[in-house]
Amino acid sequence: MTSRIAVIGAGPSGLSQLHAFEEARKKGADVPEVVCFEKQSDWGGLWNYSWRTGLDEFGEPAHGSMYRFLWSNGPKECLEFADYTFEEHFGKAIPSFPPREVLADYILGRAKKNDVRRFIQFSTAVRFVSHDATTDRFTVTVEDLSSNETRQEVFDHVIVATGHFSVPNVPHYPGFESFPGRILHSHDFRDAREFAGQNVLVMGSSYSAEDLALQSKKYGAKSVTITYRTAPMDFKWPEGVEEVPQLVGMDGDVARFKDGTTRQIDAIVLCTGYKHHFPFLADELRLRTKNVLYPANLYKGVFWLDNPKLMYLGMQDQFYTMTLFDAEAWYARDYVLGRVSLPSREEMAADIEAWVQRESTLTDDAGMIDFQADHVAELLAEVDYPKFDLDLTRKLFRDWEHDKQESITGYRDRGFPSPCTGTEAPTHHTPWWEAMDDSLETFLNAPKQS
Ligand code: FAD
Ligand code: NA7
Repeated sequence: MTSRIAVIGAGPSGLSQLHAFEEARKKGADVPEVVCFEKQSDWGGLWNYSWRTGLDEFGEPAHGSMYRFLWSNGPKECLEFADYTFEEHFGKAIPSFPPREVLADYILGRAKKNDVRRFIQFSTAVRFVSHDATTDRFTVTVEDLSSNETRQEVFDHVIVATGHFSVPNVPHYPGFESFPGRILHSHDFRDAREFAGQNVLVMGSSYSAEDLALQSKKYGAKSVTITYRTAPMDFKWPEGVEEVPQLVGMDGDVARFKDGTTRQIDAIVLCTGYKHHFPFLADELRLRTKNVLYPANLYKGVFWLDNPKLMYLGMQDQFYTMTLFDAEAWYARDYVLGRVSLPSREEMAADIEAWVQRESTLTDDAGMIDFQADHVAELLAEVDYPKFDLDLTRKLFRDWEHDKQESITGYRDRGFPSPCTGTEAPTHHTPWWEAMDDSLETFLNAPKQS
């Protein structure tokens, strides 16, 4: 019987996996049958921008969390595919912080080049995955959302690449019930212009809070108040953006904070993170974790400890993204192809424990960047992923963190060298804080108007 592999999700992680198998096949490997199930009608995962919020056209929870005017929040050089550079895709060097449409075009460019779309069944949601100990195979129940038909298929390996920034973590604070304005989670944020002229309260102190606070101000909010629970981000915010301690509650449209201060608020954006949510996995296969750099029970960050034939991609909190997904996908592929073997359960558990323990000692971003870079390096050391300068990306990330401290509205204006080609990125024609048009056309060419 031909060996079969299910890949769940055709976002960047799932596409890395399909690409990895295809690369091996092109080099002559005997690759088993690969079937990718994607619940959306197109590929790209979060990068496939959708205006929809709430439920999608099939009545499924909308996957998209990306919004209009989103620009890369890290240097593109730190996510460059070593086997498909930005220069190859765009035919020239481009600036370091592209908007969403440009990055999506790049990510999908590699997938198109290798024609991995042929492995994907779109509008097909995975409903349940269970493992039969007798046959040592997985039964995957899927629903074709177009026809509403459910069927079961059997696989030897299952690779979960469904992402973890789609199911919002939504806290309640006293007074939310009677607040007269809009309360939304960052998952449902689509267009900052909606908040022009308003006093916006942004809750959180991580990437979404940082970006949506700036977005809102950039596109015309009257004021933005950021409320933190544990610690402030402490950037040098532009005028009209301010950080205050934790919200105590709302009295009508007045927010009360822990330091006793109050503010009138028109809209509340909860940038309070996401849940790892896998309702389609049997209990004994289900990853349960917070947003951390090394989730427990995943050997090498990939293999489910109790049953390594089940693999997860991209489940970490992410400094590295595409590079990490490629490293994990290459490693997962080589396990499936029998090119790498895994040690005993005890050794895997001890290895996971050492990484988890190390993560618990990290105190700053520099340490976290090095930690994730070490994780990527460990995976890449054993696979045939093309060489690139990973150590350079560590430095670029550190420079990026430094730049953010210097200027939170200006850090995207800097250019970095490619770890793959060495080419320095050109400076963008318009400073980010003034760039209102995020289209691919304007980014790559001259602005339509000054
Ligand atoms: P996803 O992109 O989430 O893709 C998962 C796929 O699985 C989706 O297509 C989904 O439809 C599918 N799926 C889910 N459940 C099922 C099911 N049951 N059956 C079938 N299919 C299913 N990264 C960067 O590198 N740079 C950035 O600037 C950046 N900005 C971000 C901004 C926001 C607002 C968010 C939320 C994330 C951002 N990220 C950014 C990080 C992002 O996690 C990665 O870039 C990337 O999208 C993760 O890829 P993934 O394939 O693991 O997950
Ligand atoms: P993160 O990075 O997981 O951060 C979640 C934030 O939400 C974090 O600052 C938390 O504060 C805060 N949080 C969580 N629960 C609460 C409650 N109950 N009250 C107040 N604040 C809370 O999620 P992001 O959305 O910022 O980033 C995820 C990805 O999206 C990232 O990769 C980006 O590229 C885009 P804490 O510090 O724990 O007190």
